[in-house]
Amino acid sequence: MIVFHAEASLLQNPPTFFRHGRLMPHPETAERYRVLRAAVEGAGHDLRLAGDTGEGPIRAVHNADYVDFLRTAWERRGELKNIGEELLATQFPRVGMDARPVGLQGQLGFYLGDTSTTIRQDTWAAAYGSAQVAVTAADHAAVAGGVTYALCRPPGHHAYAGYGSGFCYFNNAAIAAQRLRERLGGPVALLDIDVHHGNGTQGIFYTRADVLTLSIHADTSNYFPFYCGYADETGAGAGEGYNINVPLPHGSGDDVWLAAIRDGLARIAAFAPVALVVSLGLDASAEDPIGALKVSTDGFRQAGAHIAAAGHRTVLIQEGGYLCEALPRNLTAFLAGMAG
Ligand code: SP5
Ligand code: ZN
Repeated sequence: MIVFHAEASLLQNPPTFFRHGRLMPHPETAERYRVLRAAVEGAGHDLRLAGDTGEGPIRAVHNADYVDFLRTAWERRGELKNIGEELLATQFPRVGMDARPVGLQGQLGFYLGDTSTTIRQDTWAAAYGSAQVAVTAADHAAVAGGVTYALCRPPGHHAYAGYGSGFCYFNNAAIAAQRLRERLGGPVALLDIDVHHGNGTQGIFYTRADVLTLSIHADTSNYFPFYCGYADETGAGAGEGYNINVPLPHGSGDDVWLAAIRDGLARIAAFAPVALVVSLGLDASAEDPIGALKVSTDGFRQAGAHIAAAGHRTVLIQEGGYLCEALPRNLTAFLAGMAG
């Protein structure tokens, strides 16, 4: 399988995040990229560096003011006193607080949704490079068809049009889906199997009928992202009926997860898309350090086989999945399942 990746994924390596009165190890590290890349290299896949298509494909999904903020935020750090290694929001707007402040501290809360998603020296370079991996994979798939894997890092599915969150800055899967939509002219489906609800992707396409979004995830009533991910979120306006959420009980294993994937693929088949984007989180693993489901390595292989059997032109976008012994073999098992 052709695998696109970018060395920029080695940048933006947050050592810690602040939680419960202490600094905790940050799960979303550059080492994830090294481990996933070594896994696909070891399995004999065809690795290629991503190209650079500029900001156009990013701006097709994200608001211009957010893109500009992300590019310039670190350079603006002199606006604040006593800056250390990262810029962290202290206030977040609630519903009904819509004004965009001028100063950097207020804008950090305006453009970043939580305290585990910060701005560091190389945040822009890493996020931009990760998005380029998604665009390059979409462009390849638009011409060649088949299955293409985009080894994106940092991940993307918690990023909305106007702000980042959940370790995500640019929504790589949404960028790929929009690119395929433009290049192929037909409807595109997006299947999200990361253990977390794909809230940013849902938000980006919520009022659109031309991109079907379907997320299978651990129940969010006591799990990130908490405030959405429920089954009654079905889209709005022209997009009514084109967003599907499948929350699963915590602790669910292969049987429940694979049944949800099979049902989701049937819904997607009925939509008859010209391409499928898969938000491929590997954090549904039983071994994942921040996961809530119990998917086995063979479960990932079967998921890949089911998705391949659906026969769509497919772009796989790497999302979450954190360092544990099973991480590299879950990726290679999924890709082996896709290859049949
Ligand atoms: C892309 C993706 O998978 N984003 C996940 C964002 C989850 N944010 C919440 C992190 C909470 C981490 N808690 C650490 C507990 C360690 N036992
Ligand atoms: Zn996740």
